[in-house]
Amino acid sequence: MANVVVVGSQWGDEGKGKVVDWLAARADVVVRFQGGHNAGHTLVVDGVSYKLSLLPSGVVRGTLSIIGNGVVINPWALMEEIDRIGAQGVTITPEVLRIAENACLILPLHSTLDQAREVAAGKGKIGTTGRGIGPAYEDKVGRRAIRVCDLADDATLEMKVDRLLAHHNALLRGLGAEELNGDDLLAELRALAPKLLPYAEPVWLTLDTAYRAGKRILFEGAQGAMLDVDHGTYPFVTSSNTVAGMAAAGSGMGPGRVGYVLGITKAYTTRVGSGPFPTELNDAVGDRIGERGREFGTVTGRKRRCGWFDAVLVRQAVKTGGIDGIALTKLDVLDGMDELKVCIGYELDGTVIEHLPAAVAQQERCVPVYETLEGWQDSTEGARSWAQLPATAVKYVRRIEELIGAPVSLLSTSPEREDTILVH
Ligand code: 2SA
Ligand code: MG
Repeated sequence: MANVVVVGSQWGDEGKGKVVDWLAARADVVVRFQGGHNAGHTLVVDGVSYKLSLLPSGVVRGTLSIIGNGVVINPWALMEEIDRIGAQGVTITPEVLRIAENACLILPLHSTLDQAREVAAGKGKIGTTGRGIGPAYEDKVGRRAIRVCDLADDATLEMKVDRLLAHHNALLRGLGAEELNGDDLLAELRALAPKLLPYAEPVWLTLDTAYRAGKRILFEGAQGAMLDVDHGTYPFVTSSNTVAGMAAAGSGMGPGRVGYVLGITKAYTTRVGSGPFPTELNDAVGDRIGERGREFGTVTGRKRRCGWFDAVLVRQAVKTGGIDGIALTKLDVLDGMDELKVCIGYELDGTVIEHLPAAVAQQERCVPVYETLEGWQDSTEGARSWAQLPATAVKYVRRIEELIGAPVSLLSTSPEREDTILVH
């Protein structure tokens, strides 16, 4: 197996967890390269289930796991996750986990700000996970973030906390809110330093060495293409690049080393949080999909919005992310439906277009143009070969491939790892 990068091709929650787990078992190194503890999935190893949010999926099996520089790290959440997984019998040490010394930290002030903004935005809110992801990336790009390496040098840390709070306190003053105390933050960071620093290193060197030694590297993406800060439904997006291109910059490797781009794609569409969703179903069909698909968020438990498969969106994700092949998941959720609709274009102000326009106001006016396909009554759940699928289900899959311009290389028919059909 060459190196693989796994990315979501819709709005997240495509079922990356199972596929990543399957691939992680075959990898020598697993790397997270963007996002933070807004990601989340459940790994089932030897019958035990582990909920991971920030830790790369390799940790449970003792595979070298790297949190790259593109990730924003809430160090308290990280330590809690390490303790939680530890209580399940998996001890995480610097042998297994390495953290980019140049990664930026999420601080308590970031989640406070994230949540306060959402409340202030009222109906216009993004529907964030409230974890401080956006504000942390803002400070990173604003060149005032505290990075992992700053914890190793107390004088620098003090100076950087001062500079950071000068910015934030000016904003708080303007709002008439209480200002933050630098000494408290410093004390918390100082207490944290000896716990976090043993994991810190120049991970780009570790990765280079692994690559040159022919090790198989799995890049583990979080969220999905339509939540990408550039290519997604801006401003209803997360604050990082979620496309495969980020795997290189977010880990410190060249793009040629990233390898095969596998886009995880659900057989229908879901979205958590606000923002345009052309194929959304606010009816009994949407409810049925949500119930059968158990569409509730791993991190926040929120109910996901559900709708028909949108081939326009996924085709766009295939292009912007350079997706080589997709893993199609949750086909079985569509079992037992008389007919299925697939969005093949949008009607925008009287014209049919074949891509999602960038402007959110136009996205909101996009009316899906549907193609109707015959459903299937037999169960596809747990199918392990192409031959076990009803003919109309095969037709549905083939039509999706045609419409999105990428082959289905893996078909997942239940949460069980073995219920996977390798197509190519
Ligand atoms: P934030 O908190 O700033 O990143 O929120 C901004 C928008 O991004 C959405 N968002 C997500 N949507 C779906 N799934 C997410 N995480 C998955 C999970 C993990 C995964 O299971 O929870 O799929 O890898 C996720 N994270 C952020 C959020 O709803 C806002 O619309
Ligand atoms: Mg998820």
